[in-house]
Amino acid sequence: MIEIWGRSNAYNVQKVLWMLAELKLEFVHHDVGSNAGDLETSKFLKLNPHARIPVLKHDDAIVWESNSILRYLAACHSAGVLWPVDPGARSHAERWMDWELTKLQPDFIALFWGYYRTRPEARNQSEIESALRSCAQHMQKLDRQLEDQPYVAGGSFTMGDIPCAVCLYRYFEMGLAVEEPVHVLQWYQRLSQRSAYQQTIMQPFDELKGRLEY
Ligand SMILES: N[C@@H](CCC(=O)N[C@@H](CS)C(=O)NCC(=O)O)C(=O)O
Repeated sequence: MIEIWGRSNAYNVQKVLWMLAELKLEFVHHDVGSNAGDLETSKFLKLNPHARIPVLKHDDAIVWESNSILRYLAACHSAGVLWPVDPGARSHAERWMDWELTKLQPDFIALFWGYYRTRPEARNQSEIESALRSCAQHMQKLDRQLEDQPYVAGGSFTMGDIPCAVCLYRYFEMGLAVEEPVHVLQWYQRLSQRSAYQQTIMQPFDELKGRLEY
């Protein structure tokens, strides 16, 4: 049995929900992170000592860190498709996953929290502009990667696309004027045709507007 902990509107939880939908796996969903203190209980800290979502439990295995969960699920359930078996081929997906965690995500979160989740009167305009510039540079890098191939790791959709594309819906829809590099846009349009992306990522997020609580 698969169990997932984490509210479904959280960026890192969405990656895992998208993967589960791609794999058409059944799971039990614990909607934690929605209330103050949810992640500080001794029960939850036994699952993830860092008090963060998402967490996955699959039989006896407990996995935290969203991209590690993606690797785990893809290796268990999609070897040769979402999880390339050849280490060299797999490294193309993995390097973009690591890049997302260390580069794209911090700047996108700064932008989304600084602009969308902060009430207009409390926003720091120069921080927003700085995050916007950084995100535009990241999108240009993705654009170059996608110039000659439809997906980040090559000719087919892999686990590598999930972390890099989880932000796109909010990036394009949060109400800021952002650049739309042509290959990123084409990739986004391809992903938008996947029912798993529609069900998990292309979902209303206005409950987060002006809300910093979680
Ligand atoms: N690097 C971690 C980050 C985990 C993280 O910061 N998760 C956020 C949600 S995206 C969280 O737990 N926030 C507390 C909450 O939502 O209550 C991962 O990728 O899983």
